Amino acid sequence: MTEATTPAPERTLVLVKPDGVRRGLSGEILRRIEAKGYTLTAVELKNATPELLAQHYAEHEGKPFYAPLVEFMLSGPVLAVVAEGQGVIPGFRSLAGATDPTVAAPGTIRGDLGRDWGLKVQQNLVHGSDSPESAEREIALWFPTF
Ligand code: IDP
Repeated sequence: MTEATTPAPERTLVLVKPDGVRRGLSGEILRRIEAKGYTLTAVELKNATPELLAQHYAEHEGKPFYAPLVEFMLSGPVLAVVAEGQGVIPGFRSLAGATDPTVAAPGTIRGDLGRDWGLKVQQNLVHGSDSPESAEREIALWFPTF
């Protein structure tokens, strides 16, 4: 008889961006992730570096919002989180809501708590990986020893 193998749990990288940390929303954001039933397996307050952000946001290099985005991400500490659970990658993106907080649906993190005030970079509180490949790449960047 062959033993059933348990699939590795899906995991994602969440960042509470500097606007979320500054506004004291880290606890509320973690509460929503846990209330949905996901498990937090790593949580660390970190200061990003230009090198780390160049890798994290490599796909956006050359876009008009890239330099202000990097500057914003360097403006204060970021709470880096690894969350685990069934379907957590799309699930967290659905909790986060649309990229632009001015149109994100009520009930989502960005819809309920996000502000934009016409800034050049959308200060939209959170990042969540968009695929299993991105999640593993991003977790390795933010938690190199994990
Ligand atoms: P996501 O965070 O919803 O996955 P991405 O398209 O991956 O959105 O963009 C990464 C981040 O870059 C966004 O969260 C936002 O902070 C910023 N960003 C994306 N598009 C724009 C834009 O058109 N103007 C300003 N900032 C943007």
